[in-house]
Amino acid sequence: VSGCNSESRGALVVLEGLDRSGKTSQSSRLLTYLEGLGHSVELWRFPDRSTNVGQMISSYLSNKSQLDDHTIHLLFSANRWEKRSLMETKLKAGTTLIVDRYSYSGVAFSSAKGLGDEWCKAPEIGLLAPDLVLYLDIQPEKAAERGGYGGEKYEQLEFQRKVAQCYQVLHDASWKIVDACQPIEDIEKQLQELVLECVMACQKGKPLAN
Ligand code: DGP
Ligand code: NA
Ligand code: NA
Repeated sequence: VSGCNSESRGALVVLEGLDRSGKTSQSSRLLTYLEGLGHSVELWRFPDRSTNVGQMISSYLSNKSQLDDHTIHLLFSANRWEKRSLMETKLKAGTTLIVDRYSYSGVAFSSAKGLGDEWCKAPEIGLLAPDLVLYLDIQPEKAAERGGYGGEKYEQLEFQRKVAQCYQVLHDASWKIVDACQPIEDIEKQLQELVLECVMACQKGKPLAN
C-alpha cells in the first residue's frame, strides 16, 4: 500500500530455462560482473539441496525415492518458502540476488506432468516477486545436444519439450527472453545490460513486491 517507499535495496534477478540452457554458467558470470562493479551480490539456486526439504528433492531427482507429483510439487515450493525471509532480509539490506530457477520452474515442470496451472501456482503466491526474469531460450533438441543430460529425473527430451511449452504461457512483464543459442559472450553481454538496469532501478527504490 505504501506507494512512495524510496529505500534502496538489492534486486531479485531470476534465471529460467530448460535444463542445459546455460543458466548456471551465466548466473556465475553475472555474479562476477556485479562483484567487479562493487555491488553486494549473491548467487542462489532452487532447489536448494542443502536443507532437509532440499535433500528430499535431491533424492527424488536422482531417482532414489518416488513421490506423488503433487507431493514433490509442494516440496519444491516449500524449499522456496523456507528461504523467503532470508531472501527478503538480504534484499532489504541492499544485496542483489541472482537466482538460478524459481517459481516459474515450479509451475512449468509440474504442469508439464499434467497438473493444473492454477493448482501449481497457488503455493507460490506470497513469495517475493522477481524484479527481472531472464529466460534463456533454447529448443529442447538443441539443449539435449549440449554434452548430454546429467541423468536426473526430468532430463529427457520428450519431457523437456513439454516443459518448454509450459514455460511459454508463463511470460509476464518481468521477463526478458534471451536467445540461448548465441555465442556465450554475446549472451553474457546482453544479460549484463539487463541486470545492471534492474539493479539501478532497485537502488533508486523500486518497491519490493510479493
Ligand atoms: P537444477 O538443479 O537447476 O538442475 O534443477 C533440478 C531439476 O529440477 C531440473 O530438471 C529442474 C527441476 N525443477 C527445478 N525447480 C522445480 C520445481 O519447483 N518443481 C519441479 N517440478 N521441478 C523443478
Ligand atoms: Na538439471
Ligand atoms: Na542448472
